[in-house]
Amino acid sequence: MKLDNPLTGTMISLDEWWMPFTANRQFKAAPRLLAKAEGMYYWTPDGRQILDGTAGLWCVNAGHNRKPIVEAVQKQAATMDYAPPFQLGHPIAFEAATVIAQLAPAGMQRVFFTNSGSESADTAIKMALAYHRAKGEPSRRIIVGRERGYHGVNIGGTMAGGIPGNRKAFPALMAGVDHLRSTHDLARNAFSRGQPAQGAEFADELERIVALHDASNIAAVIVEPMAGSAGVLIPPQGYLEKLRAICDKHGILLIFDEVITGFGRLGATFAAHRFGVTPDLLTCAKAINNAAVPMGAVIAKNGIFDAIVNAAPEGQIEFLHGYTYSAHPLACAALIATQKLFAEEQLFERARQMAPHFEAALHSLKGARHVIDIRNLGLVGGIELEPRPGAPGRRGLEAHVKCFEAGVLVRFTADILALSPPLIIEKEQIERIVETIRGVLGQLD
Ligand code: PXG
Repeated sequence: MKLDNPLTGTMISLDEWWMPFTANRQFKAAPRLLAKAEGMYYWTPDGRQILDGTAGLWCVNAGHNRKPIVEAVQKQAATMDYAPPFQLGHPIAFEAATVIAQLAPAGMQRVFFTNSGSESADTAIKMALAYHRAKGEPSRRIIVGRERGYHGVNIGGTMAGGIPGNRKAFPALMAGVDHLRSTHDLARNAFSRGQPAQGAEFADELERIVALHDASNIAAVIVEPMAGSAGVLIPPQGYLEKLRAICDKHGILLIFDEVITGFGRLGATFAAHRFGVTPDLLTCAKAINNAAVPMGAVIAKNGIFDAIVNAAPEGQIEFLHGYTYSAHPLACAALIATQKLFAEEQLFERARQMAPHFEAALHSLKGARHVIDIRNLGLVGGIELEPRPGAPGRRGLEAHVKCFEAGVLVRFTADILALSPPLIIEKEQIERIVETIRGVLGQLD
């Protein structure tokens, strides 16, 4: 299929780009394109304004095309485009790591740079295995994930993830993992505001898994403190605390995947701060540099770094892992400018202050057509729709498309709509998103 690109006046072909996580045939028959962005908005190539209810893909927390970030990237590109990070360093990379270390929970001041959330998950899993090996416990190899967990699409994250469709084509990768049950519990917790009251005991399942495999074979538990991709699943009160305690009891590392929750989304720097639970390894990406340049990171407890590094003979590379683009200068420049902007505009605090208004607006959709649950925390919201009989996922897709046509971007996972706006969102824009959804739901079969 060919399409006129009004921005350039040229024809573009849609055939060649094999699009990620996209129904390629359906999309190319009716494409939805974005061509420009600023602040809270995108514009389509034909100039239609779209209110961004999702911060891109949960990543543009400061809003789009913010000047200080744009300028920092431009300046860095003109100064030094690229520098190798293996056995060489560049000052801006150290500066970027220090910025992140200062934001991280106490005792977690070692930062390894990657280029995505997927790479961060795989890096953290490798660190967990390397740590136990360094401590003389190489049999600790099992990784425990959770049903409906999402840790990206590289091998470790695919294994540890718990979304069946993402896993089923790759059975050979699935050795050495087990999974906790999802904490989603509509029967007890539907329409909870903030953390649901019921379900801390879901964490006790870890004891069952430990009894089954023996602690001496388990390396780490990896969970999203709040599961985003699989439909905004907020941790029940007391659940993460329990997971932490059981991991401690058995010498198992706890990995928080904070790719979505990091950098203000829940009204605190990290979910670890918000929930008062400190993991051993913390993965992040996305808003680390406002998604201006691909980047991710793993933040490690100092003791994990020390154990791995000190186990290797002096002069040898201690951790045989890294990427050509780890700490890419453009990504680091964007990171430093982004974190400065977050601090200057106090956006994490802003998210916390806006959260009650966001919650009230979202929960006003209770009673709207098809809605069977609404959940929220910080500036994240999930609206679960009853699946259409015989066609699960259709309602979610149709709601997404109709909202887009009405000028509002919302995400959907099966029949769950997800909202995660930039943290600069204004009250009227929250109103507009909610009213657009209300109108669209009214029209849906
Ligand atoms: N972990 C978590 C918790 C994520 O949410 C990743 C890892 C992978 O990150 P990369 O950068 O490799 O994509 C993610 C990504 C959605 C959606 O629809 C969510 C993500 C990506 C794309 C879509 O909710 N999260």
